Amino acid sequence: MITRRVEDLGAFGGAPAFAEPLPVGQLYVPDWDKAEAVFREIFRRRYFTNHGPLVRELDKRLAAYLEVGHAVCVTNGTVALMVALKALDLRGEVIVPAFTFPATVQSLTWAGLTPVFCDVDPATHNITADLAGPLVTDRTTAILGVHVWGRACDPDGLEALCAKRGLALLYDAAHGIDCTYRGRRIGGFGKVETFSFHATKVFSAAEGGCLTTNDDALADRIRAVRNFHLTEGKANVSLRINGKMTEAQAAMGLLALDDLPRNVAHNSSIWNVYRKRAADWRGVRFVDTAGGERSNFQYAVLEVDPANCPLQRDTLYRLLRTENVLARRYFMPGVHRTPPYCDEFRGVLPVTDSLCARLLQLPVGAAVTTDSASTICDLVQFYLENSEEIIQRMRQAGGQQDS
Ligand code: T4K
Repeated sequence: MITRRVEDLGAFGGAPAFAEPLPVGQLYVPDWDKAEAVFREIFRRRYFTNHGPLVRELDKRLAAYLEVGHAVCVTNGTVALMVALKALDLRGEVIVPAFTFPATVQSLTWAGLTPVFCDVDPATHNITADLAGPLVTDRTTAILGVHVWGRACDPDGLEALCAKRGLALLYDAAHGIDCTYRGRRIGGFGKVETFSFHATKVFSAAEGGCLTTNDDALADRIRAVRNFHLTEGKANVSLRINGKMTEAQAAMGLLALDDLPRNVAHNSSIWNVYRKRAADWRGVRFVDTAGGERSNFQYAVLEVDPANCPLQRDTLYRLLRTENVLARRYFMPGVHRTPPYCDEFRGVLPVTDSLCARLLQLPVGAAVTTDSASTICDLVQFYLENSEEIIQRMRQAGGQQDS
């Protein structure tokens, strides 16, 4: 437990609790000797991209790991979405959450599709068949679900809805590697799922992504769209792109796959520190992103109830940042409130708006230890126990508590 006084907090000129910034994100670094060996081989071969041996190996190993027919690696998670939409040859409207990273929705716009925003369930933060059903019209062509925080997005309900209404179902599984639904790994749901291997993700290729499907014909189309000319993928598709993963990315990915169980176990220990300590915080709920399933524990999410917590979410966020704890407020402000969508959007998404105002993500990942997680918890507890004095000092310093 910290023994500091309020005036010693980073916010009031004291030294930050952490000398180095602690970000939200895995930021995995592979073993140096192993990385050197694999990069020496790339340089020896002088084969850097265009479906090289490491990309092909990663495709194969990911398909086996995710227990799915095909895994097709690409440049990043955003390109994975764009390739998926073109490979499915979708037109018209697609139902999608606004409570997601902008890339989910922007990929629809890039593919010439119209996003129709769906609100989310307050417990899981995901869209459901009950919420999406009333939005289906004769212009709807697909539903793009997102497994937010790695928690599966109503696969049974959405599968049934899409089958009944003749819609394609695809998933943005950017957060979902190593997570399950009813014991089945994310990767095999819907027609196609897309993953992100960004440096901040638990499985990192620095940048990277992949598409997974059990449909052989769709996999051929995906491989065709991924490559801008005809050397790979003979399927007849309307538009292609350069979505190729490089050998350097695949090398990182293969090392990350070997280390994935260890990284998940590490995240789990940190996540559990937060979970246990948050149980004592007034007006703060630790969101159970695992939901009783296997999880990668990549996101530690707090929900701050403005009516019961002595400090506002944004005040906690700012206080933590002055201690070098780079907490995040995903997915504020909600994609419906950002260009190019905000001018046209006329609906209401009360749960999305509420989550955007209440959620706070704490650091998890390779740079975080259980000791640093405990110190972060000490800080939050200290803030809550000394909230009145903190608010008073902030007012004196000319700032108000954030609304
Ligand atoms: N769908 C969903 C649901 C997604 O969440 C995402 C991406 C996508 C699709 C698209 O996938 P990609 O095209 O990105 O593969 C981060 C990531 O950039 C983004 O990949 C991720 N979702 C999102 C949830 O988080 P930012 O802009 O909030 O964080 P960023 O990149 O600024 O980094 C976070 C912290 O990590 C910062 O404090 C800086 C630090 N950092 C970051 C990098 C990249 C480092 O210290 N070292 C680094 O190399 O988006």
